[in-house]
Amino acid sequence: MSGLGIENLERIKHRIRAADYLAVAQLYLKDNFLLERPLTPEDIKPRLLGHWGTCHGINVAYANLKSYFGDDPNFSFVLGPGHGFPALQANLFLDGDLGKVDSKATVDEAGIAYICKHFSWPDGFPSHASPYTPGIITEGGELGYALANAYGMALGHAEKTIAVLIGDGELETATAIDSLNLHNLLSGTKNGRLLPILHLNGYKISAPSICARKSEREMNELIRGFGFVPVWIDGDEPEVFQTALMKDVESPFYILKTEKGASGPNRHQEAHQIPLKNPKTNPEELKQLEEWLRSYNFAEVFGTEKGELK
Ligand SMILES: Cc1ncc(C[n+]2csc(CCOP(=O)(O)OP(=O)(O)O)c2C)c(N)n1
Repeated sequence: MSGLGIENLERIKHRIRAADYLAVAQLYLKDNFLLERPLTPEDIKPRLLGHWGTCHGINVAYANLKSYFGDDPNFSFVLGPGHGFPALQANLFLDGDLGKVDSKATVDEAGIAYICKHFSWPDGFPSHASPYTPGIITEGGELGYALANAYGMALGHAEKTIAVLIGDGELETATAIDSLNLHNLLSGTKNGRLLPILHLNGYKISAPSICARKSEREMNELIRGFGFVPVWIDGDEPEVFQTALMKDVESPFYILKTEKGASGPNRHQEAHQIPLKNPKTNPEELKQLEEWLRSYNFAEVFGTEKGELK
């Protein structure tokens, strides 16, 4: 199902909420994963290690692209190696892709407990994408190669469409900026179609990114200079994202403008890593964390009995 119908837009919103919840739960929880009782200090991991700030934007992109392209085997999504692993892992889990390589990651209550407990956990999942992550192309966390990899995937495969989410931090690397020139070399009819999406969440780690300091006009000129047509996606409303994807544009370059930390308790630089740092020892933060988790109303968007998204 795709399109601007209310039902589809609601479905995308549900998917985003489910993935956001799972991202937060992976970062914080070692028990009580579905909040079946009030959160206690014992439910919180002793060491909080991971990154939240970019997760919501990644989930927005993932849910919208998934809705638009469905299960088209010629469509691929490439995610740059920023700090969004909890979001990536949540989506791989929800789609059953993680379960294909790890039989314990079943899309049900037990699987949720498994992925949350073992995120950033001794002998469990690392806090960043690793060779264990299904679909990984280049492991190591070095920024810069997402766009070049995406062009490589499209090379000689006219039937393919590759969407690639590039962090605004990543776009500060020489490799990523220079890869924009690949558009001039590789946008012939023999190669697949590239859909670059700049994730303009405004920050590279905790400092404003260079793209965030540019005006909309400067960004448009930069993008046009490389031969693309800038298409802005302002905010996280699926209607805006879907409308942008439906635009008939020859060489689009999407700019997804989200707030770093959106859907969480704080924004921007404070949201980069662990927004609430001491919920295990600080009762006020524990309360805030519980409110944050409950704000997604996960039970409404995840049918735990069937393991299907509603
Ligand atoms: C070449 C290189 N330089 C610096 C780093 C350190 N580093 C890791 S993530 C990151 C920020 C990434 O920001 P962005 O691309 O916007 O991704 P986000 O975390 O917002 O998803 C930096 C500077 C790196 N991994 N590789």
